[in-house]
Amino acid sequence: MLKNQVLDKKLKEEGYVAIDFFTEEELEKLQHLYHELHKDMDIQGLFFTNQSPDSDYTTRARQELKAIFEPKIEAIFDEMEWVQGIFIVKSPGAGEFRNHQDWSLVDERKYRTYAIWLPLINTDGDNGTICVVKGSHNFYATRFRSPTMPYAYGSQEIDELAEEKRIPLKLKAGQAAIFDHGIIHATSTNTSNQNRPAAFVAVKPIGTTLLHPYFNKEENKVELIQVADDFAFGYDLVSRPKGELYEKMDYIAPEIPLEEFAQKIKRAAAKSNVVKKIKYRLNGAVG
Ligand SMILES: O=C(O)CCC(=O)C(=O)O
Repeated sequence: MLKNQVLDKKLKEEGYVAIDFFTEEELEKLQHLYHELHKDMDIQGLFFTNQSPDSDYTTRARQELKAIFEPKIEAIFDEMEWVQGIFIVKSPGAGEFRNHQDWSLVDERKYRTYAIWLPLINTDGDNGTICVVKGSHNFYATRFRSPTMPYAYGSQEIDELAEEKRIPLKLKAGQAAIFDHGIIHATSTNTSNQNRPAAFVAVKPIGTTLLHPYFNKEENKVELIQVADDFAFGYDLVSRPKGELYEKMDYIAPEIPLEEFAQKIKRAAAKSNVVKKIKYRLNGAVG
């Protein structure tokens, strides 16, 4: 959890909090690392460090991101630890990253994990800006999520409503959105003429087992598999990962009626009010 209890309450209730994360000096260090590592790359579309076949590059990116982020993670969180970190770069013209939830990393019946998304340039709504559906991490009982499992909110009407209701977090370089991996989120099209680099880091409660839920379609089961912390590097997004089976459970397709979903969005929005917003701001929230 976040050490600042007011911001932690916002994170638990709304599923996200945006804060000033790095000092100017720390940001410059990160920008320097980014430029050095990517100077010879011609990035087209959406680039993820973990999909690069160049192991020298991925190893360096991971190690150095860890060195830069870890002290900050220790400073702002209690009892949370680094899992992994990557760069995500969205080139000019690259389209929207559609609404989605991130993969589950642990046994979410007991624990929550968080993403730290930090742009290296200012984001303005139209250059690959992160957007979230407030409170959506809590809309339905915990479900495991991974690329082999159907996206729970994937029907056209639900997706359109989520798109309409999501809010852009116009973060400046060095600010970060910390969000529950279960929140519905997206990034906008990059209509600018420059790349939008961001660092993307995952944290989990200290000592929890890292898991990946694999959807075994033949048996209609979800297999929770214990994976290594570099599992996502080179993972092809479709295969059963190697690793010991932690638990196998029935896959139950979620039922999400549009009306109910709309109500949940409304209720989540009604929970935040001016007094709360002021309180969050006084405690360092920037969005
Ligand atoms: O940085 C981006 O454009 C996409 C980030 C994101 O939402 C994700 O990887 O889950």
